[in-house]
Amino acid sequence: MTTSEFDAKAAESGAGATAAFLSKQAPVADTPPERVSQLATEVITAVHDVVRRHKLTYEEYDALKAWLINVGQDGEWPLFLDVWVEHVVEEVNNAHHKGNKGTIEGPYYVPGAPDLGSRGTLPMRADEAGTPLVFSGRVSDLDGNALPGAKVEIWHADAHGFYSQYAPGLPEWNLRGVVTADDNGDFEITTVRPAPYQIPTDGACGKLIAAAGWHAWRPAHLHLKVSAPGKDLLTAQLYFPGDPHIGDDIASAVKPELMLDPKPAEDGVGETVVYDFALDPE
Ligand code: MBD
Ligand code: FE
Repeated sequence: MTTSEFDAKAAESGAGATAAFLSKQAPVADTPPERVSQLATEVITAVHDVVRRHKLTYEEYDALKAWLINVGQDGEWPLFLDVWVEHVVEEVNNAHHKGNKGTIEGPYYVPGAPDLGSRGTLPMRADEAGTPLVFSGRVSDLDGNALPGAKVEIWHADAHGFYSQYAPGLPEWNLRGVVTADDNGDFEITTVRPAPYQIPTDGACGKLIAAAGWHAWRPAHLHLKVSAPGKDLLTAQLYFPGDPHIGDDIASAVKPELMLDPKPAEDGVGETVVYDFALDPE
């Protein structure tokens, strides 16, 4: 079955993402008023420029107003921001990294997934669809020294493009888990290949995509957070070669360094893939 036969409903995934974001949000950053004023003024001025350059009509202004209201009503501010803005925030914040490239977190991370030891299988249904995938790797510092005890958190959509806790009917921790690097820095995660992800088409973000003639797809991806004491947290996504949306990810989160190279498994069932992580110092 394809994702489109199972369209995620904006109201469900959006409301879930909004509630989850608000519940984990740290206290507001202590930004000085001068910086708040500068940032706000520049954003507002950028909007004025667009209005002038394109002579926005009152009809268009009212449509914009209604659409912005709808984004909030559909709970889609996390989706909107993570799809169209986060990649630039990631770019400016991680430009100094010498270790692995990262990319955006997106709206569907949940902390506290089950611990699987150094080698384990992600929680999944007995009949979980999708090509079996064994993902192994090593976590090191920038000099290649193993980082035993490093945590690799992984979460991804199922073979229909759905994330547990953001789509109805999935077990709570489906396809979410944490492995811990062993004494050699090694870990191994058994899972299934995710499907490409389609942004809900029935919410405000979907309406913008349709009105603009864009497509709503992200390439299939694994989400990861790799962490170790004294090291910068690495948030990344990994992608599969040959995916139809590698070159036009709606969320602009693909980088050449984030491509996997899966091989057929030796036992003939599914695929294996190796991908290592080098973490920058804090
Ligand atoms: C996703 O799964 C995702 O990773 C991002 C960035 C946006 C929407 C859905
Ligand atoms: Fe995702």
